Parts: sequence; C-alpha cells; structure tokens
Amino acid sequence: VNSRTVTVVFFLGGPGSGKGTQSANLVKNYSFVHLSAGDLLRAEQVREGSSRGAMIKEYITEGKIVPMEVTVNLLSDAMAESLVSNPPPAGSKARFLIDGFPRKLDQAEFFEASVCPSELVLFLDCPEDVMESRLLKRGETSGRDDDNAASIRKRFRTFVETSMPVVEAFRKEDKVVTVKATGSVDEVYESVKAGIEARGL
Ligand code: UP5
Ligand code: MG
Repeated sequence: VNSRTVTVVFFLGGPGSGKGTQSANLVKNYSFVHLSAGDLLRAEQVREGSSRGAMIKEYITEGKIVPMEVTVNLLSDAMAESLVSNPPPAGSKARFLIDGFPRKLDQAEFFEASVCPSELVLFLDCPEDVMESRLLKRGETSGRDDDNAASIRKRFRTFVETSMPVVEAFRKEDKVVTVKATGSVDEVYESVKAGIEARGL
C-alpha cells in the first residue's frame, strides 16, 4: 500500500455527525472503498477467539481511543485485502474513504508514515446537541455499547480534547474540506459532493 497505487481520504467528524451515513452515498457515486475504523474495531471485538475483544469493548464504552497499533493494523489489513479482492482498474488508483480515523495526532502521523499519506480530509461540522439527539435515537435500536447518555458524554469529551487537534493540524496543511452537517441527509450530501469536487476528487 502506498500513495502511488492508493488515494486515501480521511472522513472525520464528531460522534453522530453522519460519517457512516454519508459514506454510503460516497461509495455509490465515487467508487470509494469505505473503511470505518469503529466498524473494524467492533468486528474485532466480537471475532471468535479474539483476545483483544474485552479490551476493545472497554475502550469503546468509555469513549476512549483504542491503542493505535490495533486500529492501524486492522485498517492496513483491510486495505491490503481490498486491493487483492477488488483491485482497481489498470492505471487507476484504489480510493479508500477512512471513516472515524485518525482520532489522535500520533495516529495520524503513524498512519501517514507507515501506510499512506492522505490526499484530503472531509470534516463534518455538527453541534453537540444535534449529535446527541441523533445518537440517543439510534441507541433505541442500535445495540451499540456506546449509544447511551453516559458514553456519549465521554465520546464528546474525547472528540473535543483529542480528535479536534487532528482536524486543526490537517487544516494547517490545507487538506480539510469542512461541511456543515446539520441539514437533512440529502442536503449534507450535496455539500459533501461540492466539497470534494472542488478539490478535484
Ligand atoms: N443521521 C445521520 N445523518 C443525519 C442527518 N443529516 N439528519 C438526521 N439524522 C442523521 O449517524 C448517526 C445517526 O444519525 C444515525 O442514526 C443516522 O441515521 C443519523 P452516523 O452516520 O452513524 O454517524 P457517525 O458519524 O458515523 O457516528 P458514529 O456513532 O459512528 O461516530 P463515532 O465517531 O462516535 O463512532 P466510531 O464507530 O467511529 O467509533 C466508535 C469508538 O471506537 C470510538 O469512540 C473509540 O472508542 C473507538 N475508535 C478508536 O478507538 N479508534 C479509531 O480510530 C476509531 C474508533
Ligand atoms: Mg460511524
């Protein structure tokens, strides 16, 4: 995996800002392979015989960030697997939309040095009250360990203290496209499309 054969877009935004929802649209229309770090961690958590399962569950419920070796390994394995099972047409690059990662400065540096630098960072900007009501509603049916009021509060705190600095660092590199995430799913998607097309993706 390297930037000659792969284009990486990081998709960031607070808990419940709509990363997963918008990713589904982007996969359909822009031939991205969607990799959600959270989904990969949840799959690893329940994988049979995974000794890391209990550890991952604890981090997720507490809204803390899982040690980056675990997450970067899951992501780079998933990228390598996708390149084998679903190779891009000759002469074109595979496009990965990496959702919910990196959430901490050292993860961003480690991934870009050891796997692949990112081309662009899409950032969904959403106020906490909107995210909170979306997550509490989803929590009625999602079964996610972290869709409850106590975990949501912790996730918000981690996002502000630890993950926003990642967005700010990428902003200094002029890599960030910020999209207001409060409208309807379709309205947000129109802004997402405009944002990435303005960057020639
Ligand atoms: N919804 C979405 N868009 C809407 C809209 N425009 N209008 C109205 N409703 C809208 O959406 C959330 C809910 O809102 C859904 O019900 C949706 O229908 C509705 P979703 O698209 O799921 O938002 P998303 O941003 O993906 O929210 P998610 O809860 O997945 O965000 P998180 O960032 O909190 O979760 P993630 O899975 O990425 O991470 C979970 C945990 O894993 C982290 O807290 C952390 O503990 C761990 N983790 C790491 O340690 N390291 C990593 O690198 C990644 C994760
Ligand atoms: Mg998600």
